[in-house]
Amino acid sequence: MDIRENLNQIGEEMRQELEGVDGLQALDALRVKVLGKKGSLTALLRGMGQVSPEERPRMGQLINEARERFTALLDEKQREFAEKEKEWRLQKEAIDVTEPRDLPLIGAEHPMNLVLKEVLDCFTSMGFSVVEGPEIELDLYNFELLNVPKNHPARDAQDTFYIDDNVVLRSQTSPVQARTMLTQKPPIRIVCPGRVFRADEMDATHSPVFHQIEGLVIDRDVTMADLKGTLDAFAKRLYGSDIDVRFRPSFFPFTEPSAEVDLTCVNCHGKGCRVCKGTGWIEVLGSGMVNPKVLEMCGIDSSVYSGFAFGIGLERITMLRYGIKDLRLLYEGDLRFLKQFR
Ligand code: 2NM
Repeated sequence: MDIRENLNQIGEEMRQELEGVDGLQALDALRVKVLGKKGSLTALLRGMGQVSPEERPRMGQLINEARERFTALLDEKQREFAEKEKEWRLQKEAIDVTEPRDLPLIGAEHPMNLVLKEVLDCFTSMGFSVVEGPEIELDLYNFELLNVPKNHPARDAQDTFYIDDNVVLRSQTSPVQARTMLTQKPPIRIVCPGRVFRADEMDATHSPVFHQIEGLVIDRDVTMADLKGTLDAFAKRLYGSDIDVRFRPSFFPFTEPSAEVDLTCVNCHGKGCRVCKGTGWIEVLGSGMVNPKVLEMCGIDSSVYSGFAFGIGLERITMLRYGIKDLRLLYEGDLRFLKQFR
């Protein structure tokens, strides 16, 4: 058979098979079948031995031209398939960026934590350090060193949780301050935040577990003016520059003199409303000059040093800060309540 005819036949067969090729794999197989080492075109080239020397260059040229044509055809088909595959993958792997999804749950800081941070910021900026201590205390630190007498009602099991005769759940954070006075020399400037425990029934304003922030300053020449100035700064920092403090005489075993401290009503700013029962003032905390007996029992010379102390209820000041009417909202973990502080 003539080489030209052979070439035509190979070309025709290839074109036909190319029609049936359905992918890159089949295309590769066809390329091998025609152009590979054992391919039909290669076989034709091998058969050149039988061609006469005069005709050989011409035949060689024809075969090479055919090889280029076939290669071009196969390459074009290959590009087609590659393009198709790319489109298929773009479609299959496409991401719908507009599709709605579940948002991650984002928590909110508890309002008491928000207020605690502000209070601690306020006092640390005035030079106070933050000190914590045990929630289970010896009677010695919780009562005895604070000058709470043996027959005082606060010592009654009706008011205080007893672990045994000498061990209680602390009813204030002042035992932390007694411990500090016993171990540190003045000057002392500390605030003691923490959980405290009293045998109360739960209602809108009471809880057997609540939180206090107690402050203590001891130095030479500390007076009630320092106490009032410190609390005035606290009131203005937390509730606004128009809020004033007012002292009313009171009694605590650990302070002498003692004072209840009122703030300008944060609801009506002093005009008089339901929150302040028309007085323009709200009772917020207790304070006083540390009783010299307490200083002496805690190893501090009361002829050289004096000090003031105060106790703030964290729940109370949080409720005032955010207008929360029921204490129990602070403990129940209701997300509808908590989400409002994001
Ligand atoms: C209050 C009111 C008045 C107080 C006293 C002391 C200490 F340790 F110095 F004796 N710490 N805290 C104190 C004084 C606490 O809470 C309403």
